[in-house]
Amino acid sequence: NIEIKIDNKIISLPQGTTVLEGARKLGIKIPTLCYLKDVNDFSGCRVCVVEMNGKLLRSCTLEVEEGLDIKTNSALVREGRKLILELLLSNHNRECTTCIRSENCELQNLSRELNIREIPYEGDKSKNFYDDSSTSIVRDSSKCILCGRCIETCGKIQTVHAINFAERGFKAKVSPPYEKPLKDTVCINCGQCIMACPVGALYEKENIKETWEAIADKDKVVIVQTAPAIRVALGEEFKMPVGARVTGKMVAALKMLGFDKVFDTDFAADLTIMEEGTEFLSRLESKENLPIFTSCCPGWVKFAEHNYPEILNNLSTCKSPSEMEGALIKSYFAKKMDINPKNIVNVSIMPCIAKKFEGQRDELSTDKIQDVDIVLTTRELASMIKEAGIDFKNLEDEAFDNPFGEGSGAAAIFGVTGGVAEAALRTIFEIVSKEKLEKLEFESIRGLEGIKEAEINLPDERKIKAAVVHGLSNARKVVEEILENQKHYDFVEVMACPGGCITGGGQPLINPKEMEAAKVRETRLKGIYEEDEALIIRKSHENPDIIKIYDEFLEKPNSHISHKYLHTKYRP
Ligand code: HC0
Ligand code: SF4
Ligand code: SF4
Repeated sequence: NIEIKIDNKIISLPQGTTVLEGARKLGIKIPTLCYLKDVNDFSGCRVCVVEMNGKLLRSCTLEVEEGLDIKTNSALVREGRKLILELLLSNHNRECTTCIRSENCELQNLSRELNIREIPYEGDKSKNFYDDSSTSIVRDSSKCILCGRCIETCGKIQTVHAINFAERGFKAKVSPPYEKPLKDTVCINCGQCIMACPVGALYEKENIKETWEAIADKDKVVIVQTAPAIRVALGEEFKMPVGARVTGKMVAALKMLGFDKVFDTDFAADLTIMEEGTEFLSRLESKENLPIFTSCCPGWVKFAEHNYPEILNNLSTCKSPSEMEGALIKSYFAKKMDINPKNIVNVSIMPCIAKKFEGQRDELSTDKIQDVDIVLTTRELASMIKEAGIDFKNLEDEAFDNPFGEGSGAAAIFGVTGGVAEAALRTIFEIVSKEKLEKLEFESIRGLEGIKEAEINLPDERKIKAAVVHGLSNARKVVEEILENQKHYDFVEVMACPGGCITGGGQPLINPKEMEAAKVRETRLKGIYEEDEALIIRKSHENPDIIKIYDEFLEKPNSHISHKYLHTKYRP
């Protein structure tokens, strides 16, 4: 260990530690904008400067050395940081009142902390651009501070490399290659770049206005469904604890907003297990197109299309649960209620930005009618609830509407990495063995490890080997191991976002530094498993509404009619 002094406090640190990390250990706050532990070490913003022997040095790259004597709050440091921030702000579009990140912006917070009152310089704003070509993401360069956090997240965590730095000096910007519009790139719309952005330079394409218009239209029946991961995150937008389960309040709020029916995507998650489980068993029988890959994450589907077209036949043909539910609302439900499907507007509330892209894919329509019309994120729903002046925290719980109001515990866990595989294994085992599964929890595929495995023995001696991956760098690794015959699996669950949908690109924005400290992933994950444990029915095939819809409409899993509404095909 090496002993150094920071603000007259002595600390002993292992070699290779940076002064920034050392100061944090001592509880001394050094501001940062670009630095993101293990993701971004590009050290561009310089606001983390500290003083050593009368010189200003960046603490994020300064490694400890014997005898270092550091000052983090001297006049030189304070003035240096202020100057750096003033220069940054001189180029920045400072219309905070209308900025989507107002009150949740690291730049705004830092300006306040450093007591910046005016900007003495006039920056060059002539090179700014605005790209709203994508169905999912808006890029506003007037807000960008060139920290590079989005670039590193897209490159390192997702291995997508849709964006990078272009040009130098005053002309520097973040851009896709050849300045293409984002929609024409390999971007898979996961929105993890939005989660990494400290300011309002990246955000979701909002669909709030058209939702209000649909609700106001007397000729439209507006039906909403909510994804499994919303209910453990929405409360955070209303200052409730991280991971709090707000299912009943969420339903109450949606009814107050004026939706005609409030359904649960969890119902269709159970349906997905029936369809995908049956599809898997028939592939196991025929030994074709194995391993089966889950297809419910639209970020993953697009990643496979761009990077591994040779595995598209291995993707399950199941539509995602939200799309299945959309298709059933416009067929089974419309018929039952005698509504013209053309007058139905299906809105889905998702933790996900990629679902906005998924919603408009041709592959996810039936008889040329889109299954889902509008996708809103958790953040957009929170924004509508706030706009309507609803006192969310104090709402009385209400229940989902029928017939798509009940999901099992197996469906609830779809929202977290490992959930789809666990739900599938619960059902596959019981259907094949005709025995009761003694322990429903598949511990080896729970938790936040990037690549997880589970094995289950069927009574006829067959073994099923499942892999679970989240974060596309992990998916890339596993797909390549499979293609090179280094690994053998039968079933592979892939979620593009690290952690799964609980930390999808549409969830409440938490500054990544606080995210780690508050254990946001872990806490939302716990909330999801609690939702499962709180339910009496915890297996998809035991959900009475699922049994009913097969009786009344779908006949049996993978039937002709199921194929018409619930399945699709992604082609190279
Ligand atoms: Fe997910 Fe889903 S689990 S993708 O992450 O399968 O968005 O929460 O809604 O559709 O159910 C997202 C979450 C869903 C779908 C479900 C699946
Ligand atoms: Fe990259 Fe995902 Fe952002 Fe697209 S949405 S630029 S893939 S991080
Ligand atoms: Fe969307 Fe979930 Fe996939 Fe992320 S993991 S892209 S939130 S479906």
